[in-house]
Amino acid sequence: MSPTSVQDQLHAMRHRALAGLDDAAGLAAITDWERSFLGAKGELTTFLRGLGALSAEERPLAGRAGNALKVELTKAYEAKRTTLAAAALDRRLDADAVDISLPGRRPVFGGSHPLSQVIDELSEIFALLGYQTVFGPEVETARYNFDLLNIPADHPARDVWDTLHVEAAEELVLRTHTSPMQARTMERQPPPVRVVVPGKAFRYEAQDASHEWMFHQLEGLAVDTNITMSDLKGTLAEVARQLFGPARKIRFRCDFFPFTEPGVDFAIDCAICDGRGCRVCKQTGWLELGGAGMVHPNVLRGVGYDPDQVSGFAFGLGIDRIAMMRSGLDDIRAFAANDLRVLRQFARVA
Ligand code: FA5
Repeated sequence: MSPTSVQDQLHAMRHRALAGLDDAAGLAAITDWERSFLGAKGELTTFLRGLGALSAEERPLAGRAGNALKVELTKAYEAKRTTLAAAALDRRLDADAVDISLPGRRPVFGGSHPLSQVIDELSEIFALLGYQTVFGPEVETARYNFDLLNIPADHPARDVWDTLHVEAAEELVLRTHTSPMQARTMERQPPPVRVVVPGKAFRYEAQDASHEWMFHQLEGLAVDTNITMSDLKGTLAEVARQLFGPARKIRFRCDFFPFTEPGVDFAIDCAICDGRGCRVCKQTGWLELGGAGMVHPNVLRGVGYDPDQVSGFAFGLGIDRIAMMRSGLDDIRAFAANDLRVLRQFARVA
C-alpha cells in the first residue's frame, strides 16, 4: 500500500466516523458507533492491528496518523456521550417534575372497627384477670365443633346450631361458636387453664336486626382445682362492671348447653333504658350477652382431664351485641355492611 492510499483510507474512515457520530441520536446509537470504530473488532482497531503488514517505511507514518485518529475519535465520542446523557437526564427530570405549589394530599387515617374495639377491650379486661387471649380456626372439624363438646352425631342438639358445612365427607364446618377452642386448648396443656378466645362464628340463620350469619363471640374457659359457679358469676359480674360501669345489674337464668352442667344464660339490665324497657331490649329491661356454665365432666374426660380432680367454667359472649350497646347502633347488619359513613362515627384511631 502506498503512503497516499493509507492516508486516503484514514481520511475516509474519519469522515464516515464523524458523520456517523453526528447522526447518532441516542445513547444506544453511540454505543453501536463506538463498537464499530473503536471496539475490539472495530474498523480503526483492525487498521492499527494491521500496521505490522506495512513496509518499514510507511509503518511509522501510518501508525502516527492512525493513533492520532484514535485520540480524535475517542474525544469526539466522549463529548457526544456526555451531551446525550445530559439531555436524557433533563428529559427525565422534566417528566418527573413536582409542582410544589399544589396543595398537599391529606393522608387517610385508618381506625379500628367497633367490633375490634370491643375485642381489644375484653382482651385487656381478661388479661388483668389472668386470662391469655388465643385464637382458633374458623373452619373446624365436627369433632371439635360438636363431638368433644358432648354433642354426638345423632344428638338432636346438633341440629340446633344451624351449621354451614364446608366439606361433607370430612365433616368440615364453619364453626358455629368459639367453643371448639375449649377442647383444642385443653388438649394442648395440663390444667390450670385460663383463656379467652375472640373470633368469628357462622350460622345458617335468617338475618334480622340482632342476628347475622357471621357474628363474633368471645369464649372464656377456666379450669383448675375447686372452681365453682361462684367464680363464674363473680368473673362475669366484674367484666360487666368494667364494660358498662358499676350501675349495671346482672342476671343468670338456667339454660341448656350439652357441654355445661349446669348451664345458664347471662344478661345485664339494658344500658339504654336503665332496665325500664325499650326497643333495644324488646321491652324486657334485660339484654342477653351470652351463654355460660360449669364445664361438663364429659368434656373434661374427652381431653384427658380428670373431673374428680379439676373443675371449670366456660362462657361465650356475643361481641356484636355488646358492640351494639356501646355504639347505640340498633342493627347488627351495620357492622359488616361496610358503609364508611356509619363506621367512621365509631372508628377509634390507634
Ligand atoms: C353458644 O354459642 C355457646 N357456645 C355459648 C357457651 C359457651 C355456653 C360456653 C356455655 C359455655 P349461644 O348460641 O346462645 O351459645 O350464643 C351465644 C351468644 O352469641 C348469644 O347470646 C348471642 O349474643 C351471640 N349470637 C348467637 N347467634 C348469633 C347471631 N346469629 N348473630 C349475632 N349474635 C349471635
